[in-house]
Amino acid sequence: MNQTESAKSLENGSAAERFDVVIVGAGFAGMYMLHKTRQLGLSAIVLDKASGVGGTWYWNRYPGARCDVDSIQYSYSFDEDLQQEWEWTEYYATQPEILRYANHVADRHDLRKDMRLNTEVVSASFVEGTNGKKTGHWELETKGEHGGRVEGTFVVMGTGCLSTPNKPKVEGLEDFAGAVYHTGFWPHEGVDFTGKRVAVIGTGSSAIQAIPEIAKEAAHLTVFQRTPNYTIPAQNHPLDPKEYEEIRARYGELRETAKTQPNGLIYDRSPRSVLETSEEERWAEFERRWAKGGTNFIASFNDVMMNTEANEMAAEFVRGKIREIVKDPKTAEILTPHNIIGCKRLCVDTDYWATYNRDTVDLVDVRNDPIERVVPEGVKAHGKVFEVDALVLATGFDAMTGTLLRMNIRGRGDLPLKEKWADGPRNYLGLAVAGFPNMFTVTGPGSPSVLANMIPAIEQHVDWIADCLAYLNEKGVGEIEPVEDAESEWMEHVRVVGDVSLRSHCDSWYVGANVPGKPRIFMPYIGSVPEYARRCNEAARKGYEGFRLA
Ligand code: N01
Repeated sequence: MNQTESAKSLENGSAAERFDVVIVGAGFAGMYMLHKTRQLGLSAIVLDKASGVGGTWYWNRYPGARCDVDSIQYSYSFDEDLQQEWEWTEYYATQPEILRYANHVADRHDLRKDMRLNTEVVSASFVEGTNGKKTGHWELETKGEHGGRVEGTFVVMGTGCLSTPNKPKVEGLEDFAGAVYHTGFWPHEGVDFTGKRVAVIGTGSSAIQAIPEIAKEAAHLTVFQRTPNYTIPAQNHPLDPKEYEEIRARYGELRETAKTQPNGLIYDRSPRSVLETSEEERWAEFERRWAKGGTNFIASFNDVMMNTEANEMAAEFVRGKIREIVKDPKTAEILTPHNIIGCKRLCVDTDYWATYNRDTVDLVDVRNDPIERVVPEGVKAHGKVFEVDALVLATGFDAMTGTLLRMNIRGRGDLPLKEKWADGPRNYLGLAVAGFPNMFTVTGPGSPSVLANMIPAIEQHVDWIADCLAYLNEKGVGEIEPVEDAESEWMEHVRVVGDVSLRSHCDSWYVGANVPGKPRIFMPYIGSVPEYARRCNEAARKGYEGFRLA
């Protein structure tokens, strides 16, 4: 159906507007999907409860928010003129700069006219074809500015991996007399903490970026830490114009190289085992990586994420840095992690450890003695009340599945996705779910997504989905759905490759451990990005092998 035909279905008195493709989410996935559907001549609409584009960068406006993948790589590659013309200012871009970029892309490609913002999808149901019409379609109920019903032959979920904030189960939160903020749902007008007593709960990536910034403003900051975390200094810096020019001259070539890398990123990846080095050699390499900054630290040696002994050496180096930087030995000890480095996502910071040297910053260890409750005056822990004026929940997200499961998605035979995924997410290639025809997920569980460079990972998925839609159109196919066997084989493969990595063996949001009651499954695909793309392409080349086409 093209734009004119879609409008016609309205004229014909149909209760809902009908599109070829309904795209949920106006982040980087939804925006690029819209661009691609237009190129195919399909009608499409993007729905998002946010009032603007940008997805995660629209919501996560907490102080200090920035990306820990370098801006040169954390950007779209599909538009050569865009990557030549856009000016990133810093090595790691701030949230406002990334949001400006998202808005620029939306304007540049005139995307907004096919978007319904302030419009939340509350349910999405697959409606089976009837006698007169053999293939089914999706019906989505929405609420908000453009609330109502929308129909799509296909639905593409560009709903993000970290888009449903995880509120901690701490009693009394609603009794707190001051303001409560979640890092993933930050007020647009910003928050002025000047002269305030502030508490932060959590010490993940968001907290580690926010704490140094909040500490600069607040009269006093108390950090409640359950699990200490490893973080590497960003060593962020402005982009050198000469270097940037050189990158631009061969941007396309660099993008192609990135696609051949295990995590889709050009990384300083060592081919050596740490176990084969002398202590001096390995320390020198760790020091070099620390001075350079960023998550590249984890690639100092090729076995850091594969072998516990190798991992312990890298971890011990970081522990030494904590002891060196944090002046109070007791605070340093509480801040020191003893688990696997890189098992929870490695954090990247600016002045995180040094912030604990400020007289106005206190750390409270709530590992074995958890927060008792929140009271109107503050946070009660260790038998006393820490009085504060504002409370910041840096408590993360119901990652990868949270948003999809809250959307009331129902497939064939009215099967709720919640039921299908009761024991954890199941899908084929991280792209489609058996029993949920004509629904695609961009960077869903079972795909490299959060372990890769997100924007190129999105591009790979969207390109694959767009090619698939073109193929279906050309062959006159109205329905596509993975077969159960292909799904089961894929899930088994995801499990087997995940098992080899140290990452799947500790508590993190990768395995759903941060959300009480969530089934424990290592959700992303940790096989390499090129191998993943090869498998997706092979399925397509073989006429969408593993899918049933109707
Ligand atoms: O969330 P998290 P995040 N009492 O889940 C603690 C991406 N990201 O928003 O570890 C006390 O990592 C919890 O403790 P524990 C990135 O992928 C990227 O920080 O469960 N504490 C933990 O310390 C990242 O991994 C960037 O014991 C409680 C914290 O809250 C992902 O987003 C920047 C608690 C949550 O940490 C999520 O990061 C920011 C309780 N009841 C985020 N409940 C960049 O690109 C939870 N916690 C730089």
